Amino acid sequence: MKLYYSPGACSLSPHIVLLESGLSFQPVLASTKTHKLQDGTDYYTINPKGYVPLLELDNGERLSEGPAIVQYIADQVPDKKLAPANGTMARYRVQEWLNFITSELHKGIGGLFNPAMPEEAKALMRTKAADRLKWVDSQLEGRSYLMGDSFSVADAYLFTVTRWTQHVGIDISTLKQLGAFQARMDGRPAVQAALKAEGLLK
Ligand SMILES: N[C@@H](CCC(=O)N[C@@H](CS)C(=O)NCC(=O)O)C(=O)O
Repeated sequence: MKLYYSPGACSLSPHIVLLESGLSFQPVLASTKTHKLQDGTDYYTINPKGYVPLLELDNGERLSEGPAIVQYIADQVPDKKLAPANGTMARYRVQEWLNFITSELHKGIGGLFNPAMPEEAKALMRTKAADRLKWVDSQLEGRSYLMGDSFSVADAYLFTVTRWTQHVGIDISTLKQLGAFQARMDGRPAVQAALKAEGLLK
């Protein structure tokens, strides 16, 4: 498989999940600015949507959308328990988290990287995102991960978008559970390996 990614972008989430899965894959750098691969290939010819992540399967089929990609990976290695079995209530809970992260956090926090966004809109976005993260913080009370004691694909996504807060002026220093969650995630070997592979370790 090939994972098209850009360093530190939302593609870090499936990058972590692939490393957690133990499946073999090739990371392929796709610039979110130039929309070109390192060899000059126009990324739109690979993903017409122009964004990362994109997972190319061994049969050439391509899957986009982070929440779908991470569940696909999890379902290839059920023994690793990266997501609960399909059809169970627990699986719907993971999907509830993935949808929350993608629609309520990812797009809001990610939008703050856009230099064209007016400052007034950014201020509103920051307040909204901080409120949402405060709620996430409350949900992590007494839990190591979003689903309880064990890691799931939703954690990789939450970790990825929460990392962005430091770059876009959202202060999460008072959110103790979320801070502990980030530190816990940071301690996972697959997370360290993904950060290293993307050149994000200081
Ligand atoms: N709905 C997509 C959104 C992906 C997305 O927003 N990717 C960003 C990086 S975090 C990107 O590649 N932006 C560049 C672009 O849209 O051209 C998903 O959830 O996978």
